[in-house]
Amino acid sequence: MRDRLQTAETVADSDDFIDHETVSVSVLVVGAGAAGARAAIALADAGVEPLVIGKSDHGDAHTTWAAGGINAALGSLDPEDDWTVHAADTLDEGHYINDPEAVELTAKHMPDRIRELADWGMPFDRTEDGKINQRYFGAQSFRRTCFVGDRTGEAMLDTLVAKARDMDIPYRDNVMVTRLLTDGERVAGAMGFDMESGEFVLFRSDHVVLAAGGSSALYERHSSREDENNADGPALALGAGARLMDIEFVQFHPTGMVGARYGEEWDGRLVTEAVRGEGGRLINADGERFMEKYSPDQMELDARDVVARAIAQEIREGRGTDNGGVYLDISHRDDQYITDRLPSMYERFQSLGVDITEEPMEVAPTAHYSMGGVDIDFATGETGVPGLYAVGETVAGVHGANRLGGNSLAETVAIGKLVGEHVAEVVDDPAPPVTDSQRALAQREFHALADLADSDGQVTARELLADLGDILWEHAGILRDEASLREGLAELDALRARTADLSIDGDRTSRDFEFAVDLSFSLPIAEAMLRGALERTESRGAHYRTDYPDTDGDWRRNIVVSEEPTGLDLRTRGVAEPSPEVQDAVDTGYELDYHHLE
Ligand code: MEZ
Repeated sequence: MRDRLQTAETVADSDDFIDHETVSVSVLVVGAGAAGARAAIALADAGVEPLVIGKSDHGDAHTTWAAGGINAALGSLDPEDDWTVHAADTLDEGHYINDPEAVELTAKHMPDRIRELADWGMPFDRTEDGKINQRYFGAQSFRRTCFVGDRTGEAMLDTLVAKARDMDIPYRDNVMVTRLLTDGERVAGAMGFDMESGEFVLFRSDHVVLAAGGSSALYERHSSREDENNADGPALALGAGARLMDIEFVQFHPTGMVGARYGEEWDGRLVTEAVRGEGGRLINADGERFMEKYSPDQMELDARDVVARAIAQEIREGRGTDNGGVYLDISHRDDQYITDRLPSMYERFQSLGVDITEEPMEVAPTAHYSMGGVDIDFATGETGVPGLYAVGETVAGVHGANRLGGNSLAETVAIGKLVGEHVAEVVDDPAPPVTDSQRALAQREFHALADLADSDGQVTARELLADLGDILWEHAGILRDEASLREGLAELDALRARTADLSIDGDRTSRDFEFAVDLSFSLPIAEAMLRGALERTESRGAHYRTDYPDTDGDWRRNIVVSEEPTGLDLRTRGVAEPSPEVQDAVDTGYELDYHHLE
């Protein structure tokens, strides 16, 4: 397996020059989901032409899978809501290790971002008097989640992509970045390959914005497609010298589809939180509405970590279905209401022979989101490595120990705009030239990739990724403890050793080759997850240690990870305090009253 550590000094002169395409741009945006698109729009608005690159077809990024909504304190139905309460809810459910600046910027800017999306044509659901409608979502004090049925992410990305098209922002699809170009001091572009032709590409740019998603697809059960959220964003940043933060915090969405019932291809796929926001009830195999035991006040609309743990406990204690899930039932609501508010859930289950207006769905928790990621300054997106910025799920900070549903789409547009604006201010060279040493670094990467493609061992990367998924699910899953985390690390070492025996048939357009690159991203991030979870000797939000079940005030700290010549280095850092106005909202103690739904 290729070495992930590389500096200018270690570049060997090679006789065999590998042909490649060179693309030189003022700003390279890696990732074509909502965060990348919104950053690119801000850049173009400021007169800077970025290039946006993505691994999929144009307009088909993971954003399309965020279903139930996007948060903004508009107060359409609950006029008491305002941005300070949104910030307070986000901090409270993030268990106060969020970056307060990140939270406040997101909450404060969201009402404008929603109005702007509406102006750009996003077809938000409206109230009878024409306001943007808002639904309940878990652990939020007021109805704050704006939505387009249960296709909110898709509608939002369509809107952003159409806007980017109107502005003639160049996109390039089906490119995989394998490494950032860096001389050890600053980032100068990215290297990768065209997934359709297999041709290598050197992107030369003095400003690279990473918007490449998170890491939750490393887990065996997850809610992403197989080429999404496989840790490329954080791993690329780590490899270029940036720090990661809070990597041990992985969100398990309570309601993923149960493969044993619906077919393995559906296993873990998201059943939107909007089902619970619209009144969906969770029932175990004994017919009990079990959230009454775990959270009598907030019921199914408690935070995702609480609901996911409750479902896992019901299943573990033998009250799950034969297929290993529990039931989620919305059939008590009117048929028309269900088809209006949850059209995509209705259609998907209908296609599988299940009429959700009549019968329940079977669900179980699924890895859904990475609260952890690149450690950035939120007003600028700066990572601490000159020339490298990051935004969206690739970064840590807004969500702390547990994310509120609807806050990830919010972060993409609120922070994406700010990052794009900042980068636009510092851009100087529209298309910088490639130096000899940069060319040599690129050659080294292309040689390493060509060697990787020619690996003729016995094991495929797909098998190793599946084994890695089992290790993480088993040892760094919903419940963790020291012995199991240590076992996970030992198993990860053994898996790493097996990467020496990879089998790829030389074809750089094959999925095998892409999986092998994914594996190189996954390994350091999986190690950081396991080691961070071991280091954090407390329970907080989505990180639940059965051997340390309480939250420990002394652990109100972030774990920051860097890659050093000796391996990953983990340190802790204290958390800043919120502003006085947000602290006031925290102290007021707003809370969702579930019974409003009934
Ligand atoms: O923010 C999310 O994760 C989201 C909107 C998911 C969902 O359940 O619909």
